[in-house]
Amino acid sequence: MSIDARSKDEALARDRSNPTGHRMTSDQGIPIENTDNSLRVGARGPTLLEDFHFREKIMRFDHERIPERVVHARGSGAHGYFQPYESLADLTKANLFQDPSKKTPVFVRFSTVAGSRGSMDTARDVRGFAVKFYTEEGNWDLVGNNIPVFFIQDAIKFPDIIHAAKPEPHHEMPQAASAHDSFWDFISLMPESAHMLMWVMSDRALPRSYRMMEGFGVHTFRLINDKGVSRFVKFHWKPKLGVHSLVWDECQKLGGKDPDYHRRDLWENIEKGNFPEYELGLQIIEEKDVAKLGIEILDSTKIIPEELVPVRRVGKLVLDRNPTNFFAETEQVAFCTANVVPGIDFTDDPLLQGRNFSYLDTQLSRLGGPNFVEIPINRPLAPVHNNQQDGFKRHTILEGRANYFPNSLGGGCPFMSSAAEGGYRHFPEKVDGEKLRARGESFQDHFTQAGMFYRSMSKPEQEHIIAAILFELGKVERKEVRARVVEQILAKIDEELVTQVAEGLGLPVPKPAVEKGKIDKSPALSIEYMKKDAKKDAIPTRLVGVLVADGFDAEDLSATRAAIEKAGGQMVVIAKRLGTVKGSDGQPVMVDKSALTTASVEYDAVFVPGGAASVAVLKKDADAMHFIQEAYRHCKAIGVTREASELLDAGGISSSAPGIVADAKGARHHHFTAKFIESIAEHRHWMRLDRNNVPA
Ligand code: HDD
Repeated sequence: MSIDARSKDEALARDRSNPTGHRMTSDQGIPIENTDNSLRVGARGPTLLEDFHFREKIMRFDHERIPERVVHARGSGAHGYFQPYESLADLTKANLFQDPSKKTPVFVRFSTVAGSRGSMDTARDVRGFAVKFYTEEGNWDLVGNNIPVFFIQDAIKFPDIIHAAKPEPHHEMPQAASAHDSFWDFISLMPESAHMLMWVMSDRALPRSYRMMEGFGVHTFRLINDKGVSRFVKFHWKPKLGVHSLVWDECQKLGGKDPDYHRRDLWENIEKGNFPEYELGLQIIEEKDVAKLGIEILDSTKIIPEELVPVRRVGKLVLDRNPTNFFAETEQVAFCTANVVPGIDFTDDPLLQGRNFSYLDTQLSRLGGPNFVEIPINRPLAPVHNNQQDGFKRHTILEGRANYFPNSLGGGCPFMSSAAEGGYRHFPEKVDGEKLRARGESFQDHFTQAGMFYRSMSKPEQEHIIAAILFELGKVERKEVRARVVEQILAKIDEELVTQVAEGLGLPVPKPAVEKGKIDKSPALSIEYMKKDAKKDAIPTRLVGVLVADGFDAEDLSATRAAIEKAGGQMVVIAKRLGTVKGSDGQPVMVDKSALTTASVEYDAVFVPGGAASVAVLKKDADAMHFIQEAYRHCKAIGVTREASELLDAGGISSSAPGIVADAKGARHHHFTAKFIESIAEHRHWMRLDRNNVPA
């Protein structure tokens, strides 16, 4: 069997149905004459039970909903492919990693964790990053997150952390938010969650886009080569667009302005041909080197810093097609950590071991029985033959009478495969021990990496963590919970952190009891640090909102537009009304969005061209001024030419503040566009110390 990037698409095509050019029928294929009126006795009389079309239509509607995922209910999916850069035969026998010309189809689902299916995309939360590889040897699911650690070490605590984080059971509040008593109560009593807590309070929990975040397999897995040699591995996804985040105020506003912000961003960019790309990275650890690491590799609350074990980039994941139907694909896709192919194996990480059960089990209630693998999006491309029988909604019609093994009636089929023939053989790890409910000594270090994460952040990133904790704990009603987080958790992570949080909450500063490890800093963890290699002259897929009124400087608009588009960005012209606005040259320009329907939080940067008449109108327009001030407050690049710098003065914004690019002589003067693009490429200018003086 040979699989290429489009094989899954071709397989799905057999199940697609397109109404174009067809008559409407009932589910039984009977042509429908009228779907607007139920069958009744007389035009004003009662409806007849005999109306099979009415009954079927309503019955189908009544049962359209299925249970949402118990976690990660809100998500967005995309199709694509994975391609290795070179053969990894030395590391793994997995077929998808052997040949650099081979493209394996994938389906990816990104998600938030805590919110319901209809909740906002920009909640402070972990993001799911689940990848299903349809390989020639069957499906491999890498069910990861955008954060490389987890709250708990043992899967048996999963119901507890999720119950604590989800809306509280008595009144089902708050939606998609961890800023409430039960979450922080649990955290205050669970020191092992300290490291993950730092990540969730950091900018990592507010991605700018699914296209601009990392992904992690979290657990240590095994790679096994054809000689049976096992090595430990951590999986990483590195986004080609770099890692970027929103600011919290922006997230909260986007939750109302565009709750589908991430879903829309993913969908629209794939439609535009801006295919999101991620590189697969591997951290390989030889078995003999594990002890030297000094980090418990079976503990999912730990990372192995990149400085200790570098990340080798071995292939790329490209998302190049949107699903055809949300429910059929994105909702019904079922991932499972236990879906592995020969060459990839588990470790004894107690979180992973528990997940291997949970993901199979959860689909029984979510997708209504054991035959969920026969749903088109879940079907492997590899052929399936076994003696599994029956159950609700069985699709496959098994031929023959020998549905047991061994058999002679069926000629012994389906038969076994030796390992050499591709049969999955579990790694023969030697284990020995007593049955007990206990965790080893090596799992007891809870704070050193939490502190390492905090201390690896740049100053602005640290400030964001403090602000996030103050926001969250500020929403916690019970004072004793706030105090316990400060005294029992933060005091053990970092002195500066606990001091600032305690002061911000009006609590006494506890005596710090910081626990430090051998490695106290990992620069690779900082988003700001990652930017050091970023290009300054490219702004791929960045959105620039342009504020105009009649009389704007036409040359400035067209010169800036040309430069932004050349650098990969996109301009969106915003005016009071839809239709056109007239430039200084008398020519009309199409308005893309009316000020009524959009807001600065939907853009990465703002540009205001000069033109006395246009600027005079904008200066008196509260919405336009709010747009500029809010973008300033959110640390975005702002470009103004000629008279438009008056808007900065009117808004209380200094033209020499970081990220502000102003040119009194116009867009073609003195590298204005190059400087503006560089300012956008910076993503956010955190060092605007006066930003809190500007209203938004
Ligand atoms: Fe989980 C869904 C990621 C721990 C039990 N999980 C789910 C999804 C992602 C993750 C991305 C959404 C999949 C999709 O898009 O359909 N989960 C993780 C990561 C974890 C983790 C990275 C820690 C390293 N999960 C975890 C534990 C358990 C679960 C410890 C249970 C013991 N997760 C589930 C689940 C879900 C799920 C209940 C809900 C829907 C589903 O599985 O299919 O079984």
